[in-house]
Amino acid sequence: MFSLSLRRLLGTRNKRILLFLLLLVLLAFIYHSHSRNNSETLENETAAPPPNPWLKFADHLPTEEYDALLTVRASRPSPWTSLTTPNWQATEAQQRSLNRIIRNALQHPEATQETWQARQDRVVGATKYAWDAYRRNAFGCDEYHPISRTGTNNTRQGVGYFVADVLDTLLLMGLVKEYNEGRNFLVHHVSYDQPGVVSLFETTIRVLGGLLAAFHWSGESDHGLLDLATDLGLRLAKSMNTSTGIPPETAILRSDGMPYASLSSTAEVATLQLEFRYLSKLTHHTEFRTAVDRIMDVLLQAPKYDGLVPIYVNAQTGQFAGDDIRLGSRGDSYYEYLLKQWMQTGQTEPRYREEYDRAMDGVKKFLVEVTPMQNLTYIGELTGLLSGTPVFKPKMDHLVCFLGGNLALGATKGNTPLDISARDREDLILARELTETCVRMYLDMPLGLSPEIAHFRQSPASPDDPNQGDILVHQADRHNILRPETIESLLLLWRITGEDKWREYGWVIFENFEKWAKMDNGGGFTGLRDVTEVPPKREDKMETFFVAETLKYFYLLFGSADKVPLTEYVFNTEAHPLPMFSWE
Ligand code: DMJ
Repeated sequence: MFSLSLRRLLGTRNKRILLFLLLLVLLAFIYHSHSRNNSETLENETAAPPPNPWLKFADHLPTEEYDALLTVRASRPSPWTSLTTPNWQATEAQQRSLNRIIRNALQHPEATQETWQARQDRVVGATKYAWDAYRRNAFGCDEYHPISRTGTNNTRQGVGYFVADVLDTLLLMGLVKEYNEGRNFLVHHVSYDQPGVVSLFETTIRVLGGLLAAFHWSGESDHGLLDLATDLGLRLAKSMNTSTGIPPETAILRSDGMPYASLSSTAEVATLQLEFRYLSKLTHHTEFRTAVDRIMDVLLQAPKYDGLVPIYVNAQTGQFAGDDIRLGSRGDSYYEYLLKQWMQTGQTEPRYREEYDRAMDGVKKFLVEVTPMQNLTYIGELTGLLSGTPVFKPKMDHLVCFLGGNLALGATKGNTPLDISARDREDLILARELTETCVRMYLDMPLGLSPEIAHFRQSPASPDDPNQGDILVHQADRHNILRPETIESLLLLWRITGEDKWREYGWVIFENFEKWAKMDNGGGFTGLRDVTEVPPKREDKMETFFVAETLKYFYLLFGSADKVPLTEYVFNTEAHPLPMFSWE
């Protein structure tokens, strides 16, 4: 029945042939248009990437945006409006007085040896208290939560995050029993042959950096530690094997698969180098050095804005992405490691120092600002450059407080600063001013502890404003998670200038941590929710960097100036001191 009606529909044999031919033509047409679409896709895939918007800023080319930024800067209500250019510059008077201050400080040290010894002992006590709390409540876990008194892991099995990070602090402080507990746990119970996905940056700076520093400071003979570091390094380094060399933010520990790479934080990809280069030196695995040097090759030749870089890099193109520029989160340690890579190998790789100097020029040109009432020098942020309407934001993360110490280190290479160039003196003046501001971020708060982010006034307060200070703290930024950056700068400034005031500031801040962040009944220390509220509510976390960095920097700040000499060691960004070396 059905075939009969079909035959009727198609008609005679000739008609059927005709219809068949029409069908063929239709199929050919569909096939052709489909393959055309495909080849268009292919062409698109292989077409040149879109032009890089940052190219127009490269090599300080004057552009409309650049002019606009200078105008914005020059019209800001601040002491700098009197300057003819927006460049921050130290005056001659400041330069002269710096030399006087330092000469005086070096000749007349103030506090007695016994006082500092007693203060340093207090730091050792705090560290032991923190370790004991962790050991009792969360031993072996990656993170410790002091209120619930529990631990959590970053991967199902854990990666030894907490223990590896704090190990060299225990050793430097002479807490030998505690060091051995931690070392034995890592060597006998941690394996990286596991399916976990980890942060490439955090695992490198905390775990790899921690293992390497512990290996060095325990006499460079503990091959249990070095083997663990090498195995971890091999697994993490697989992530750097991308077409551009820029890694994604994560690494897969066991598989050969690669996490998807798109935007990576600038600081994260540029803060792997000290650790992998030292691992390369120790193990003679040249591929570690090659992989991290390749990242720097890409970053160094990418267009920048007077040495300043956006906080993202596109791992697919190797170019910076977006137009948020800051020295706080996602930007900070890019600048730190430019200087420290140069120092790590005895100042033999000038390209890092040159880029660091360019970047600091950019900082002085566009980011340094001074507040109207308290004259606080701070480093602001830039956004909107690509859109042609650049905006300066009077906002500084506590993270930026590393910069004072870094500038002082760059100015002096860790030596006494009496015979340095005018430019270096200028960096040192900026370092001191910035660190004073960071100290104010602590001391001007009701708890005497800094908020996570400070905003600054750009014009004087009205007389009826209850806050007559220049630091403003937004509701969302009031927490303190026991970060180290200000203490790090206090240590470097004290070592370099000899001025005791940096140690005295440190002591006040240490007491404030003990007062507000220390838990009762052996709980350890914990982060705080709001530094403007007395007494504060508490977070349920003792960050590993509190022991790895904050307490270590306090210990060194109150100790003898020749422990961990700045001319022989570079601190990685997690305060793990790694020895300088030469490639030969
Ligand atoms: C640490 O892990 C490192 O210092 C890093 O560079 C920035 N963040 C924390 C501490 O604040």
